[in-house]
Amino acid sequence: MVKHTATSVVTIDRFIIEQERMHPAATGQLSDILYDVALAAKLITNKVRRAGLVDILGALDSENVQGEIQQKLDVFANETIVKAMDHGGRLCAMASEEEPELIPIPEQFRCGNYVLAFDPLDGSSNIDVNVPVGTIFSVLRKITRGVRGELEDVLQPGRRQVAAGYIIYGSSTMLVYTTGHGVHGFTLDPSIGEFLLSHPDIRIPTRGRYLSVNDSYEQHWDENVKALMRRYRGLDGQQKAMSVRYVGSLVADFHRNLLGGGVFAYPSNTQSPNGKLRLLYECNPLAFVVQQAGGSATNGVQDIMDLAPTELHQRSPLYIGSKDDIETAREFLSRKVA
Ligand code: AHM
Ligand code: MG
Repeated sequence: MVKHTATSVVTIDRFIIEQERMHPAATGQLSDILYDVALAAKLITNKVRRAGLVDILGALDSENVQGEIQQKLDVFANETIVKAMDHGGRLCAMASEEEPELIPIPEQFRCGNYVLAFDPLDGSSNIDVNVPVGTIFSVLRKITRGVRGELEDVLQPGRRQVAAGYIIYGSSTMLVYTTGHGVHGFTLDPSIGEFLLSHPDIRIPTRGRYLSVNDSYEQHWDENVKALMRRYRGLDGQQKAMSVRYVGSLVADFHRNLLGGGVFAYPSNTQSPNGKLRLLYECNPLAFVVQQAGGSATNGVQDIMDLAPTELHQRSPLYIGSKDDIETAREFLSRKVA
C-alpha cells in the first residue's frame, strides 16, 4: 500500500487508482464499480440528510402540496444504486434487499464481469428517530458463461468476494471498503463533495470492549447462546464484562465495534431459526471487511464466508467482530445442546 502521512489529503478516487496500479493485471473494472458506489453514496447522503425536513419543505413545495407522494428513502436508495451502476458496463447483474429477484442489466447497456449484491438502506426504520443507517455492498466475479448474469453468479460463497464494504450515514458519512488488501475508511467532506481517506488500514482489536445484541430475544435462545452471552457479560466470572451497546442499525453497531473492538451478534432463536440478517448483502460483505481488519465472523458452526448460498434472500445467524471474542462464540456454540 502507498503510505500516506496523517496530513496527506487523499481522495477516494486517488486511493482507488493507487491501489489499482499495484496490480498490473487489473482491468480497471473493479475500480469503476467502486467509483460508482461512492457516487451513489453521495446522492443517498444528500437525501438522508434532508429526511427530517421533508414534511416542512413539502408544505412549501407546490408539487408536494398537489399530492406528489414522497418516496420512501429505502426505495430511493435502491433506485439510486441501480441507476448509478447499471450503465457502466462493469456489472452483469445486481441483487438488492429491496427486490425479490435478480436485477438484470437493461438490454441497451453492455455487461461486465462482476455482480453486485447490496442492501440499499439498512436499518431504515431508524430514519424517523435520527439514528444512523447504512448501505452494505458485495462484489463478486461472474462465473457463468453467458453475457448476462444469472442467479448462480450471485449465489457464491463470501470467500469469493473481490470487494465489499459499507457506507454509514452518521454524524458524518463514511465509506469503508476492502478489496482484499486491508480495510480503508473515507469520510465525506460535504463542503467539497469528496470522500477523503480518514481511516487507512483499519485493524479491529483482538478482544473487544463492546457487545451488541438484542437480548429481548433471550427467552427464545438455546442454552449455548444464553451461556455465551453470560460469558460476554462477565456473569460466569471468566472474563471482564463487555459493555452492551445496541443501536439496532447493523452498520452503526458493526462500525463502532470494528473501530473499538467487540462482537455484534444476531443469534438464531426458536422463532427465527436463521436469525434475521441476510447472507449475501449483510453478513458476507461485513465478514469480508472484518476478516481483512483481523477479525472474524461465524454463524456459530461455520465461517460466514464458507457458507454456500442457495437463495438470494437467505438468512443466517451472525456473530462478527474481534477474533478472540468470536473464537469464544465458536467454542460455546459447538457444544452439544443438552
Ligand atoms: P432491515 O434490513 O429490515 O433494516 O433489518 C435489519 C436491521 C439491522 O440493521 C439490525 O441489526 C437488525 O435489523 C435489528 O433487528 P432487531 O430489531 O430484531 O434487533
Ligand atoms: Mg437490511
